[in-house]
Amino acid sequence: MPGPFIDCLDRKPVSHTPFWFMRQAGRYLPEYREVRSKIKNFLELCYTPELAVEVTLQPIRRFDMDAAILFSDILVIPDALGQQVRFTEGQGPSLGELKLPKILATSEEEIHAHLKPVYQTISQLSQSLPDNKTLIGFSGAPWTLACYMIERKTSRDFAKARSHAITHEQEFDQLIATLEKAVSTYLIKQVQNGAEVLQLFDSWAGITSVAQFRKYVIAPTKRIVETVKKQCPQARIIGFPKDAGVLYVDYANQTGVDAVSVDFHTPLTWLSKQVDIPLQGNMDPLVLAGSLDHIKRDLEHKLEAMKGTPYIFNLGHGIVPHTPVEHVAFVSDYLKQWQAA
Ligand code: 1CP
Repeated sequence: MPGPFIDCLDRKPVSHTPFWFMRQAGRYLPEYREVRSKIKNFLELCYTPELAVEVTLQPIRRFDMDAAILFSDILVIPDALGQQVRFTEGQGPSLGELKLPKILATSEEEIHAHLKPVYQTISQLSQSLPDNKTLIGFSGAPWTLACYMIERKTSRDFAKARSHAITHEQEFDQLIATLEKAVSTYLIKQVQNGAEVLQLFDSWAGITSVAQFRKYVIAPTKRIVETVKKQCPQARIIGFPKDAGVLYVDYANQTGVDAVSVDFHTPLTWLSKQVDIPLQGNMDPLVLAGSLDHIKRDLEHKLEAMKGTPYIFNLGHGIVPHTPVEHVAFVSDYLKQWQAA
């Protein structure tokens, strides 16, 4: 029995609207903070299978979501390519100097030996999850990864990365091609180790020009989807081109993804009329952190609007750390009883 999440992606009838939350493992959970407090460098948590398995399962135990997402981070790819990544408390990621020749020369063996603990985590998770819970693997998409690699930290607009793409086009194209290859193999290995669904996070897709969106978001995603599906035809792929606006339509129609995850300012009903694939997401994380009244109204609105259309409930971006755990429990209970009513 594959469970409601896979059924929904396959456009089959479901007993309730399947749901999970982006960043469902994280600081809003006391049991996560407990594990996290024992680890100095955040990436150590991603590279220690016993701990990564434990924090992946924590939200499932508490809230019984339909899917567990591998606990890792999108920045393990630059780290595996030899550009060291660190996380500083309260400041987000900081990346070492970008040495392109070194990155281009990193072999597939080196990259995937570095990522072996991630594959072990997936394999252990796939053995411990019940059949009706879906295991989601993921990767950052090339554009978003390139943004972090060039900027070397987070940014409001990644202006340095965006202008580098224009002024050093050839170099940037080489970086994107390298990432495309690494991400494709990374995702294939995740499926071979037990991931059933893959999500491609293109968190900074919304800052591109239209031309950059076509060249660096749509085109690499399309090639990754083709490569992964050729090796693993059973894998379902969800794309998340966050803040893509009207370009969500071309992304959904042209990349070959099985579903798209929708940020919180794109109207679900508008998008569902433009595309013919399942949609996921769309609740503002601040509504989830806000009040039960707001949550109920927003949930009701989305469920009514998406009635009869394949829809996976999720947020439009990650859970914020101050989200009360009771709010997440409320959504879980609400979704399970909604269709039965
Ligand atoms: O110390 C901590 O606990 C750090 C917080 C944290 C967590 C819990 C980071 C640092 N990453 C994660 C886990 C994580 N990251 C998951 C785990 C699975 C889950 O429960 O959802 C996933 C899927 C990600 C993906 C990720 N990392 C994205 C894509 C989604 C998004 O948020 O847009 C991005 C952009 C990152 C980079 C990153 N990692 C961590 C932070 C604080 C950031 C964002 C930096 C920024 O603001 O640019």
